[in-house]
Amino acid sequence: MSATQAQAKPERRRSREIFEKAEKVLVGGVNSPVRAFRSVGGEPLIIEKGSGQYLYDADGNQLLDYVCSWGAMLLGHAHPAVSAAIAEQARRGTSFGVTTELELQLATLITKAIPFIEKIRFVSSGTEATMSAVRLARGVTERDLIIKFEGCYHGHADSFLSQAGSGLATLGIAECPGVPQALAALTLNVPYNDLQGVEKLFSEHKDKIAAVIVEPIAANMGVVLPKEGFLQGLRDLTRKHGALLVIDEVITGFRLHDGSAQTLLGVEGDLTTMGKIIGGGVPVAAYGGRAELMNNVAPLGPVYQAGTLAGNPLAMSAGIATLNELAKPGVYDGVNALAKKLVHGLRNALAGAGMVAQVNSIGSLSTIFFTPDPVTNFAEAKRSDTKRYARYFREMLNRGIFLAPSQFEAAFVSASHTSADIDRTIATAQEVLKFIAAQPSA
Ligand code: KE4
Repeated sequence: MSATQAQAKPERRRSREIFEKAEKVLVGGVNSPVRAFRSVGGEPLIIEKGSGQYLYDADGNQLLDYVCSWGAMLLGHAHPAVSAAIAEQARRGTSFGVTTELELQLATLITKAIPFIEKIRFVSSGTEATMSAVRLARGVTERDLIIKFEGCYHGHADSFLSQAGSGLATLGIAECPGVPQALAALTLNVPYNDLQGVEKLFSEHKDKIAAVIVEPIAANMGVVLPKEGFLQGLRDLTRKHGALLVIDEVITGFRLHDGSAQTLLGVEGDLTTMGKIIGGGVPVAAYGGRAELMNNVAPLGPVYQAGTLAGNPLAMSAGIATLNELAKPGVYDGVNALAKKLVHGLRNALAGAGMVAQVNSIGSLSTIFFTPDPVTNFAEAKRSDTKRYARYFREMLNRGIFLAPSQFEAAFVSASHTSADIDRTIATAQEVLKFIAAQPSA
């Protein structure tokens, strides 16, 4: 392809027909807003199946997948061990509403990998996990205020929807209608990496702050890394002021290594939330921490939280199979090495196209920001050329490479990706970036 012509879009007639029908019964044709591709343009995908590192749409087009169900599919799609575990459990029953040994098995795998989590409670979504952890923090401290960070996303519970990342950033929804002002006022926002801002809020609100909730590596404004001392500073401030530190590892839990990002980053929160990977693509999430804190949750304590399908055996079997596969030697080294090669290649491709951009990355998480300046918080992320990102997304998709359909998300590498996939991605990015560089910005 020369620098003057765009790649022809693959035929997606059947996908389009399905989506048009879906729009009649599903809001926006989707069950989660970011799937509507509103910020990147083009037609939303209709996927028929996944296998390893690939997705296949309803027209049979193969896509090399860097969304990986927003990080859940670290092993890749339809991993044989996970599919077998689900099939086996399905034959034994999917949900009993009574405890099974599988819940103990998955809880044991997680608490052995993350020893500072002494007790855990399974729920069915990351939103439930963070919502419950904040309720527990408020219950234990008998305080109402929480601090979160602009551009971080902790799910769609009312307390988290101001200045949030992910789909709200994608759609430009700074304050969500439907959240009572009285409740919204209990959430205080600070720029990510702004430790002084947190200190100021603690001095202004003294003993009224129940918790600080933070993504240890932000991945919902695009990937933004914690500055040196930021997380430890939060740990010191919350301890000093009697507030709890809630570390939201729904994305980072078991993403970077066989455990929590906290272990790698040298900080331990009071409560940790997880999701995505621990369910292997089936709805599982969790919150956990020291027993002295978790024992305040019903039925042991008065902080109430419940769930019909929480810890259901089908989901537990998928989570167990996933973590067992991830614990095998070399899996994380392999994924992280491929991701490092990808990031290195993308940086070279940008330079080769004469483009100045930021590639923020850690482990198998990365985001390209088309901006000459470092991106260390949400305001800086929003200054990047999101129209150029949208063009990059569409041109890569036209060539069979599926990246996050939003500037404010991450690209994920899975254990199914191969070195040849990375080479192909880099070569395609070189071609696309040179093509885009020749276009007026947008
Ligand atoms: P869920 O309720 O979507 O399972 O998890 C909420 C959540 C909590 N915490 C973090 C750090 C998260 O990233 C998420 C959800 N992530 C987004 C993608 N960045 C989910 C994708 C979507 O909304 O469709």
